[in-house]
Amino acid sequence: MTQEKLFEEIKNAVLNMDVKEGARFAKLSIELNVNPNLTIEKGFVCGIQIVGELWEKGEFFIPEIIQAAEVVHSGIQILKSSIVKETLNPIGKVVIGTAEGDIHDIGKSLVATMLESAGFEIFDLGADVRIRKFIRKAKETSADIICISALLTTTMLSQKELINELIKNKIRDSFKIMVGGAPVTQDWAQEIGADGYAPNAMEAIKIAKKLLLK
Ligand code: B1M
Repeated sequence: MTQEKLFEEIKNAVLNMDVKEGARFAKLSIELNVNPNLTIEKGFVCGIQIVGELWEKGEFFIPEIIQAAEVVHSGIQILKSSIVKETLNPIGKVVIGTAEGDIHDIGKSLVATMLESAGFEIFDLGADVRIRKFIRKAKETSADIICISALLTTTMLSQKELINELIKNKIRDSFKIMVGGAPVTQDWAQEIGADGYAPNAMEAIKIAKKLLLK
C-alpha cells in the first residue's frame, strides 16, 4: 500500500468513526515503516479537520465528533510507541493540559507526545484543568515549562489568568509559559505575556527547546 493510500484509509476511518479500522491502519503504518508523525498529521489530524468542516456545514453532530475524536486518540496512542525518543535522559520537565472549561484534548495530546519524543519529561494533566492544578503540579515537579492549550475563544482567557495567578503568587519567573491551540496567535501570546507560542506540535518542540535556553 502506498503512503497516500494509507493516509486516505485513515482519513476515511476517522470520517466513518471506525475505531477498529483506525487502529488497524495505525498498526499497518508501523509495519510499513511510515514516519509516524506523517501518519498522524496527514491521516488522523486531516481526518478530524474534515470532520470539523462537516460539522460547520451541519453534516456532523457532537456525538459523531466525539466518536471520530476517539479514532484519532486511539490511532495516536498506537503510533506513539513507534515515535523514536531523541534522548534517554529528560532534557526538561513540562506540565501540560487544556484550559479550564475546555475538553478538546487531541491537539494537547499531540503536543505532549511530540515533546516527549523530543526528550521532555511530561506531566499531562488532561483536559479541563484548573489554573490551581497547573501551578500545583508545576511546583511539585519543579517543571521548566507550563503548556496550556485552548481551543475555544472563551477558554483562551485561562491562559492569561494562569500568568496573572503566577504574578500574584510572585512565582512568574519560576516557569516558562507556552500557549497554543487553534484560536491562539502570536499576538495573543505577546499580549498576555506568555514566553512562547507554537502553532503546531512540531513547532512546539522548537519553542520548548528555545525556552529551556532562556
Ligand atoms: Co469542538 N470546537 N466544541 N469539539 N471542535 C472546535 C474547536 C470549533 C473551532 C468548531 C467550529 O465551530 N468550527 C469550535 C470553537 C469555536 C471557537 O471558540 N473559536 C468548537 C466548539 C464551538 C465546540 C463546542 C462549544 C460545541 C458545542 O457543544 N456546541 C463544544 C465545547 C466543549 C468544551 O470544550 N467545553 C465542543 C466539543 C467538541 C467535541 C467534544 C465534540 C470534540 C472534542 C473531542 C476531544 O478533543 N476529545 C470537538 C472537536 C473534535 C472539534 C474540532 C472539530 C477538531 C479539534 C481538533 O481536535 N483538531 C474543532 C474544529 C476544527 O478545529 N476544525 C472544534 C485537531 C487538532 C490536532 O488540532 O487542537 O488545533 P488542534 O491542535 C493543534 C494546534 O492548535 C497546536 O498543535 C496541535 C497539533 O498541530 N496546539 C498547540 C494545540 N494545543 C497547543 C498547545 C501548545 C502549542 C501548540 O502549547 C501549549
